[in-house]
Amino acid sequence: MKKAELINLVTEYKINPIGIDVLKPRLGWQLNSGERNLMQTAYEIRVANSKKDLESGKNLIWSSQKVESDQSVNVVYGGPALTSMQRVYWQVRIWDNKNRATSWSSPAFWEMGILDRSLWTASYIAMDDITTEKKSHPSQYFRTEFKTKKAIKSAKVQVTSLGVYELYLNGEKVGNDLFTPGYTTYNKRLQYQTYDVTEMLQGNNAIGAIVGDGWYRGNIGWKGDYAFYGKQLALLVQLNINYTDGTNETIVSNGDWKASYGPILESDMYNGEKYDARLEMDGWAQSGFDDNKWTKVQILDHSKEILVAPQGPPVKAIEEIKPKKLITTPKGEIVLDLGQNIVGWARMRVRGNKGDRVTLKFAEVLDKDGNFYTKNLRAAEATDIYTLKGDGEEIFEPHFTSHGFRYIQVIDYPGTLSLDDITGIVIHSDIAPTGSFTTSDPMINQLQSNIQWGQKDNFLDIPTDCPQRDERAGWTGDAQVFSMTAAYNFDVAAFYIKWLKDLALDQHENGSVTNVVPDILTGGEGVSAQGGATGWADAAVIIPWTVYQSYGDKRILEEQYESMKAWVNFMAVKSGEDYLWNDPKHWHWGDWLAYNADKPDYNGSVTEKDLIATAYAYYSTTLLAKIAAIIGKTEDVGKYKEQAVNIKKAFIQEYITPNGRLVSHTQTAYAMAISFDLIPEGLIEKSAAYFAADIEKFGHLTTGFLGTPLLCTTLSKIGRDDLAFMLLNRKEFPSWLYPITMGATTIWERWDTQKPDGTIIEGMNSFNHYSYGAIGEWLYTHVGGLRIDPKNPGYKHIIFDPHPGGGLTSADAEFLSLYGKIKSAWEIKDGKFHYEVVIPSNTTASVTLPKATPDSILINNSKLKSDLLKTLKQTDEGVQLELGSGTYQFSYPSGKLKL
Ligand code: RAM
Repeated sequence: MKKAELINLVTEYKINPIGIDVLKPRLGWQLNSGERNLMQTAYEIRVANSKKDLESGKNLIWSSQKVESDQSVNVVYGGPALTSMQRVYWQVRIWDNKNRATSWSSPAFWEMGILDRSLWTASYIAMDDITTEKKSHPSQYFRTEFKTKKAIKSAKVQVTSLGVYELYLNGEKVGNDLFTPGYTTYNKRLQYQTYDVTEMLQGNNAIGAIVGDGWYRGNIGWKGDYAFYGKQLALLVQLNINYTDGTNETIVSNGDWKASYGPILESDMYNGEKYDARLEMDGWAQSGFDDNKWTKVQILDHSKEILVAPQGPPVKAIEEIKPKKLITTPKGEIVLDLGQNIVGWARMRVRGNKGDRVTLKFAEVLDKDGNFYTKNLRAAEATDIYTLKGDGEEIFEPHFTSHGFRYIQVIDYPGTLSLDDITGIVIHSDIAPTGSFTTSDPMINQLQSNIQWGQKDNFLDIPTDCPQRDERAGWTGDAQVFSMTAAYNFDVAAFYIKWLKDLALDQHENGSVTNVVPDILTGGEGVSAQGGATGWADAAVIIPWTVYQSYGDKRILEEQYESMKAWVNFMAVKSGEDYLWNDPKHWHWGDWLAYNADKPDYNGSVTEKDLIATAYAYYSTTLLAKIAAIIGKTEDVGKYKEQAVNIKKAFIQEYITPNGRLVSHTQTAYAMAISFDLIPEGLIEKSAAYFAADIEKFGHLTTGFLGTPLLCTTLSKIGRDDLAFMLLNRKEFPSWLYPITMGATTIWERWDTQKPDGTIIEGMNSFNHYSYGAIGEWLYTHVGGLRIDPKNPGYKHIIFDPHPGGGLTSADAEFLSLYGKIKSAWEIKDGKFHYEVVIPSNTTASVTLPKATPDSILINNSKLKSDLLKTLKQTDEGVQLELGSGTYQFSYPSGKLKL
């Protein structure tokens, strides 16, 4: 057995972050050891200004002293307040339940950003270029030069823009983040990035930056709006250089900088980029460039009070995909097929004459005749146009646009196009993969792949509904229903922490939560402008709860508490004295895009929206009461508990007959009422029977955005795994596997986005919407059996409870928790149920061995020993054991399992 060591030291979910502005950052570590039953019993953290001080234990800024505690995640820094740009080093050691201490961990560090606003001495600089019409403008280039005369110890640059920027130092791009400064509700919060550029400086230096329209003033929303946040782009740069002699210098963006247009003629999030390589300005971001023809910049008066350091992960280019096929369509279009619906762009290699123009168009699908299909992109042109400069091999990648696509149409390519000339660049928020789920069924594995791709493709700094058409908005409902699945697949803690801040800031004074965040709809026309929609606005409560459940993060509950409360209070006001939210004038999306057997061209739901609204009001109110208790808002606990009791009473009276039938007799209504715990005790069996009977009657699901995520979990809850698996395994429309029979590589917006004959529904119809991918939660938790214990969140105590069935012979769910890897993998082989669980150090688990009997169980090929036997409980489900950390292999005869 290797010696236990402390690894993966994180600060605010990141390894060695710089430029953060969380004043009391939270620290975490993993105890890496394969040892059984290993728990931390105490820890000691120390923090110093230098590595040397840290390791000698001298001049410490803070020592936690030995704290008797098993907490190893989200431990709050308790030392003195830190100052702007202060870097501190930290390490930790722990004591375990076997009376051993580890040695000190390797040092980690974090570095603060600008905390004192008076340190922002840079000015926003801009070109004289104001958007007055609905049109993309050329991207802007900024530059300055400076000399350094002394030896440099360290240099950091802080940078942001109104628009999206790329920063260059001495000709090299600074960092590899994309679409910086990121997408926030720009009028209230503007992120700046900090980069360590120590190695990039030389004697004669030049800083350059390109700024494009981006979300700030580009085309946004499906109504063709431009300049939503502002009409003028700007850049803010501040470079701090520390010299070895102890002096320092700050280079800032100011009136001395020069600006110019360049080769990016148009750059639009939806429409694509027009790039003319003939206009390239060689060496523009290096010293010595002749910028005589460049214009002087203006100083723009814009708030620095709104500047914040980023908490979420940046967007990056994560993967490259080579095209699988080159197709000539029946119409004669030259099209490359990547074999996967991705988000990003195509990198093109090309040779030709000066002035040759290549057009790249992007599409998710081919139509039923095999031709390139872009109608579902609506107004998004998704077209990149590259004009060659004509000097040998040229490589093109766009700067400030992205497309959602699997197919690339190449028009007017000079010479013969080969598969090697185009590469698909996959971009998304740099969320670390944490989950995997595989089974014996390749179609279900493809479903899992589609869910994960749907997540990657739609996590582009904000959770978007779709990545391809003229929308790509942070729809709250979609984010809400998918959040738990998202938290299995990838580490999304910091991603949601960031987005929820914007949700709260955009929230209306009366507590109403907007339909999309950042909110680009309020004030516009139509129902989308209204907000406060049931199941959508509840993201305000449900997503913080998901983050708390998945990462044990209490701070998100504290920070979002006022926002949650405001939303719950809004619903209470709307519901009034009878506790029923049935205001006919209030718009809800309801069970959006549900299957409706009566109307083949459905675009609505059959579950009454009032019923859904009151059900969700109940659910969010119960969560709020729990949250109030968790964060010590004792004065609120009773109030919200009572409110919930009253809503439940009203719901029962209004929507449930004395026979347990719901007035909306739909799968969604039953799934919602049962899973939110709205059915009175004595009626559960009857309601459950109605629910099951409806599924049997149809033989398929009929649910939409709000019902679908609850469907299989609720069927399992009422003991009808058979029906849940029936729904999962169904291959005809409507089902999760039907799109896969049609070749889908991502989750569709509609159950029948594409009909069996290949026709595609016109209008609002995306091939890449993650909402229906919310089935992923059930796959991990139920089929795989890897679950959070809500009373002991963040996987501090894990529940293993696999449910084999549906003809599967194996399932393997794995999750990289903050404590380390968790595994729940079963296989039925040679008449035996083999089950492996991996429990990380410093956690414990309850394991249910389905349909096992105590004397039939072998653990690592031996009979159960007394330590485990002591914990054994026989339940209706099987045998339950309490386990500590380690790897365990169980096996027993599989005869009693219903497969
Ligand atoms: C459309 C999309 C989106 C959904 C809204 C209500 O814009 O389907 O995902 O949330 O409608």
